[in-house]
Amino acid sequence: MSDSIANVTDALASGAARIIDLTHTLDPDFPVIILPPEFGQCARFRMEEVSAYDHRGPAWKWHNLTLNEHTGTHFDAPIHWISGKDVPNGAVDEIDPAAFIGPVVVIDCSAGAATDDDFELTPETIEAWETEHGMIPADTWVLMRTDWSKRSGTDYLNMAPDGPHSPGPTPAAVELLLKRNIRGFGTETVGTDAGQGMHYVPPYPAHYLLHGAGKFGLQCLRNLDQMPPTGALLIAPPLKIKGGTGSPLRVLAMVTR
Ligand code: 23J
Ligand code: MN
Repeated sequence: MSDSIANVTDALASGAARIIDLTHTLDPDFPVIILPPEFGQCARFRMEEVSAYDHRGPAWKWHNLTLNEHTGTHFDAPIHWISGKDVPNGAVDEIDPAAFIGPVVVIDCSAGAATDDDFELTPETIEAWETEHGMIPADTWVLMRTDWSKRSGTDYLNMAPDGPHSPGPTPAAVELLLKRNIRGFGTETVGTDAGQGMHYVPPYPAHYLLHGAGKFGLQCLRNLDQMPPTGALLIAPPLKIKGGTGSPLRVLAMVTR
């Protein structure tokens, strides 16, 4: 008998498979991206108590939330970027939900990112990974591990007078990922692009090239140091916001053992 769904259920029940949480807690203190001052800014996550088993609601507690779509661990839809504005079904509520569950590989850049705040993921890094693990399969999530999620406070954005400094892919690296026809690209930093990504041609190549090609992004991931390089399943469904350009979400990985 081969019922593949039952196999997954059994693997989880027996402990043969387990779930890794790749999500940061939504917290008003978690940093959000800071853009140059001439641009509109990302609102932080905010929670307002409506009642807490008191005169405002004697038997219930609940909150009103305020947040930007790109707050905390979040998903980027193609329409987030001008290059993807006409991508069919490019908003979070329109994307085929089959895209929210799928294979994932992890490229470990933690050694390079430990010594270089502006570490670049290059085609050479990707090709070296492929020599070891095989070619990145089509329609796969590719995550860039930097261990940047272990930073906190001002070290996370790492702002300098000339803007933020954090690792990210070069335009040529993004082009190679598109040649592999990946599903999307995720990072542990506040953006899919490097902090200094505005200086590339095109500026912010991960956003520009990936979204223009109808691919997705994930940012502010964590626990990538617990992930195997290949063989995991990613579960990442964004909120169904009408016309939404992205959304905070719970990102889970299913791994063997
Ligand atoms: C808006 C403008 C520039 C960037 C971003 C948002 C993000 O990184 C994001 O959260 O998508 S670089
Ligand atoms: Mn985003």
